[in-house]
Amino acid sequence: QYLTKSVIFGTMEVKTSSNSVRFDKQRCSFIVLIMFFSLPAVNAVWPMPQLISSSTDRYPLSPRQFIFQYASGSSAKSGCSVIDSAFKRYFPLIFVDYLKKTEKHMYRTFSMQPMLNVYASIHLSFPFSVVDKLSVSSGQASLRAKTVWGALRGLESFSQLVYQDDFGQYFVNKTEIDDFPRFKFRGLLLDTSRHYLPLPAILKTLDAMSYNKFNVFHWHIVDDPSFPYQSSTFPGLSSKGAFHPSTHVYSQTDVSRVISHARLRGIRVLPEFDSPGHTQSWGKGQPGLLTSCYKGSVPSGTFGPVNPAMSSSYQFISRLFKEVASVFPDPYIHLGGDEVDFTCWKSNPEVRGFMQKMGFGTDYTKLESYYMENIINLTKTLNKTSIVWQDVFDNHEKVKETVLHIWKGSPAQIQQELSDITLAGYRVILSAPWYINHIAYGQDWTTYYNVQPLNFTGSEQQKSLVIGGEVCMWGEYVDATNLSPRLWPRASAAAERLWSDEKTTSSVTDAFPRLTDFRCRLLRRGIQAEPLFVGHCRHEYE
Ligand code: CP6
Repeated sequence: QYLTKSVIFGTMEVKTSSNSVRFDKQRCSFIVLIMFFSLPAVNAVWPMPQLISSSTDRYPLSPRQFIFQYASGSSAKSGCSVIDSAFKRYFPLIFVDYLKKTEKHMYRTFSMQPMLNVYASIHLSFPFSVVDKLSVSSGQASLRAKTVWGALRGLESFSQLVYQDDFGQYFVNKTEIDDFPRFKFRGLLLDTSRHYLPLPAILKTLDAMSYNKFNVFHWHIVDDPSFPYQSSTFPGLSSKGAFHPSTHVYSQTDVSRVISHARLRGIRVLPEFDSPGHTQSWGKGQPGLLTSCYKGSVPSGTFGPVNPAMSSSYQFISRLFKEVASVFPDPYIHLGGDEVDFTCWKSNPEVRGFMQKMGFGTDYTKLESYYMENIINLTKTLNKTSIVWQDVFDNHEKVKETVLHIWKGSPAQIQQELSDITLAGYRVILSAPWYINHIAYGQDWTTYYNVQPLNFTGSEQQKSLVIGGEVCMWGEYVDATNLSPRLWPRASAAAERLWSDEKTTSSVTDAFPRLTDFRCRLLRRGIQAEPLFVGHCRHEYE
């Protein structure tokens, strides 16, 4: 039975749904201290765990006595940076207003304090996926994970189980969670070329990603408009190609801060250096790299994609990627390969001559293939695996051992593409349904939520090649002013689709109140998330 409280001029009225009792002023004063009317926080974890059972038994938690500790027998021990720092972060995330409001609370907790024991074995150096178990019972909560990354996901779930009653007292219900992600690649793309995103905006996005259990930050770091990556091998690329040579660049220090911030939150950083198209900004600091476009028999002064006919282009890419491979520890590099416009290549006599020499005739997709094959091989020699946009597959190129990234098409075309790519034996990442930069009036999160990534014709083997999905936030209309509210909580809808079981967790109606709650939690954690619909958050009037 739900109880609501209201204090009316010193007289406390306690209402239940069926009766109403009035206390006089004197008796009321001590009653206040022992009555807790809280909203039951059942199944409040977003994204929904694979298995969660919770009871209405609840345990009070006191921030003063709560401790995290490594379990005896845990292979991860004090000194493990990923877990040590997670303990530090999660304390204030669990006890949201402990530091701000301690004095306001007049109550004292009166029962045994739960402690969170963390069991974590195996320590890997990169964030991959996991199975974990979280159980909360009287006096203690324990978390078992196969990897430290799993322990991070479990800590996140635990932090979401804790709630406060109307008096600010913290509680956690008796709960058992068995959890693992449905897909092992749960990405989010930020585009730092169309607009420069200051470091704090990126770091904050990483924080919000970890609350949503995303595990890959796809950094579309450079593109046509600007080249903000400060290369140590080719400093001219950013000094000439960035919007500003010193304020609108990512120094090597900035990049390592992003990587370590992400790593501590179980997030990989996947760099993209998109070529041969989308490279206008590269040309400024690297003369001779881009194809010179011709008007008739004379250069027009404009430039097209990277010149695939020059061996110097491959030498340059080789040196750049050698640096990229050592700066970014992720085993994958995204090579782009999308939207290559052949007009400029067609206009250039050198390129045409090369086409003839290579026997490509007038089929410029063969030239594109030749370029991509070269840089894919080059990437392989750096011991990295390539990811490329779907265009590279669509143009019938040999792209062995790469991962294809689907970004376009109607729902029917996307299904076809998934069938074709997986039938050819390639692994695939799905982005087409999750272009979060597109906005529309109304609740468009439901379309992101209703995506069925495995709904295509194909064998089980084919379906296993869908390694996950990625939300894209292209930057044409986005900078630090609107990034966060455009991302959250709309990207959270995709996060649940990528983490949770599709059979048990597919109803938009069930998701709505949970996502509404989760959005309030994001706000409390300092993430500017937009509202789903009419309403308010409970913390607004605290
Ligand atoms: N930039 C790059 C983009 C896009 C792509 N690549 C893009 C194209 C169409 C839409 C959204 C984004 N802005 N480098 C395609 C992968 Cl609708």
